[in-house]
Amino acid sequence: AVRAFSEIPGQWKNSVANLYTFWRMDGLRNIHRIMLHNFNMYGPIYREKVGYYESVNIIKPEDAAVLFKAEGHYPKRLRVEAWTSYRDYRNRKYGVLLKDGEDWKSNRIVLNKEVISPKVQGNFVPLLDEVGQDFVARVYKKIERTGQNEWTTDLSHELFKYALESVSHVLYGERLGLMLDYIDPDAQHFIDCITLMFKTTSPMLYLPPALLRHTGAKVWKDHVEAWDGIFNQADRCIQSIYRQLRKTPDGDQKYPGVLASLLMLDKLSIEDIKASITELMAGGVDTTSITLLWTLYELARHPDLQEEIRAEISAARIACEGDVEQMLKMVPLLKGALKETLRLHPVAVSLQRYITEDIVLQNYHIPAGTLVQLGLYAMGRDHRIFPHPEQYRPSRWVRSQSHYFRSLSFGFGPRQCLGRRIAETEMQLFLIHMLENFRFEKQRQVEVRSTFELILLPEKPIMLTIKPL
Ligand code: HEM
Ligand code: 2DC
Repeated sequence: AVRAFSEIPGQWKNSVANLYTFWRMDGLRNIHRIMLHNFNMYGPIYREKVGYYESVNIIKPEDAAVLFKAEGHYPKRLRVEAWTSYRDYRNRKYGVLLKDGEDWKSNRIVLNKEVISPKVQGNFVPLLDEVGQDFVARVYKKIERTGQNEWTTDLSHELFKYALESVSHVLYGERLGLMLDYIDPDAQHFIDCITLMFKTTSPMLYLPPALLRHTGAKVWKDHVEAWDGIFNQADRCIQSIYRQLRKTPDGDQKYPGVLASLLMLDKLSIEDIKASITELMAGGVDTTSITLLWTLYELARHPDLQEEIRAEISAARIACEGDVEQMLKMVPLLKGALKETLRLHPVAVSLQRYITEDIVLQNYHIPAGTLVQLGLYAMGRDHRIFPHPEQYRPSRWVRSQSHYFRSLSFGFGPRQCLGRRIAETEMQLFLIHMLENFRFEKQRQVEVRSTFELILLPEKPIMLTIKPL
């Protein structure tokens, strides 16, 4: 017989005790490890209550399949109240990230066509390829300046610039010039604001929203300042494209970027377009740059694998005869490496959905309306799901085993990551250019762990040595 909802194990009955354990384990930065610990303690399903919200947590691919079948027509994930509160406070519209219901669906359908459909992929490739080439030139310059034919550095700041330059080129069809020596201080400020925005979100994740705004707490003030910086910069970029478009409505034939395409399509209001473009611009920086940093870190720790991927890239370069879009179809191991990076170092600790119908998970009855979380970080490190999970093995995604509900780093279904295609193309092209030109090494073999600042980040700087081939 199916067991009752109330029988699910976990510390959900005593949310104060749970909050206490949470603080004691330095929960804010350790959410991912706490989830792992809870799955070890309670098994593959547990209930919890942290602060003001309650959830059922699961880890198995079979359960993920059941969860996503019950997500309904308007899939809804955990609402990040700090983000919606900011918009309410400043009277700004929600974009796709924060919308729900029919409003979300109608916006998302239009955005899908311009951002994630296979049809637009080809438009992005040359834009992203150009930024990748410029990044390589920039690294050669840096190496030259050291006078030692190598460069040892924490690449994160360069990667933030690469990611912002890439996503901006796709969104606006224009370069910001971040691969140059002297960059626009506003662009640098934008990058700093995104990092601050994520950092200030996590402490507010478990506080009731009303409390947030009325306490006048420093986190809230910093958070507002961060979003203000993000919106101001995005507004400037959007305004500039909008004005150009009004002057010369149909300029040349070349692809004008996502924003101009949306404006010309005329299916969403200007305010809706602005809101979602701002989210895309803000969502496009820390996510891909950190994933690339983790990938270089793993490849530096696995020199033979690095060589194997480099060989795959060389072969693809020759076989594609200059057709870069074609080339991206010939690098399965490189794609496996990115999946493997996201398995061990996911951007999102969990995926969440409010289920729209009653379901059964691990033989427990779960009523409609429940918030169910899939522990993505914990799943990626479970030996029953991924044999030898501690090993970085991109080939596991190429041959062998089933991938059934195991490749979920970008989420699933109609509510999955809208920036997925941009992110994947941008990251693949980056690695192609970098591995064609440089070798990556790591000094000391110390393990770098993740820390939670809304997204998972390396807890300390990753130092890499870059050498020309
Ligand atoms: C949503 C992961 C890069 C924009 C999401 C979600 C995940 C995710 C897990 C939630 C999906 C779900 O609930 O099923 C990632 C990862 C990235 C990445 C791993 C890179 C390594 C990007 C980029 C952009 C972006 C580059 C923008 C260009 C968004 C947006 C949403 C989203 C707008 C909300 C979509 C909606 O609610 O309809 N992402 N993301 N992401 N992401 Fe990403
Ligand atoms: C954080 O418990 C942990 O892609 C919470 O590009 C649950 C939660 C809810 C929503 C998730 C968030 C977590 C992590 C960051 C995500 C976010 C949805 C989108 C966002 C996964 C797992 C992200 C990084 C977007 C951000 C775009 C934004 C800056 C405009």
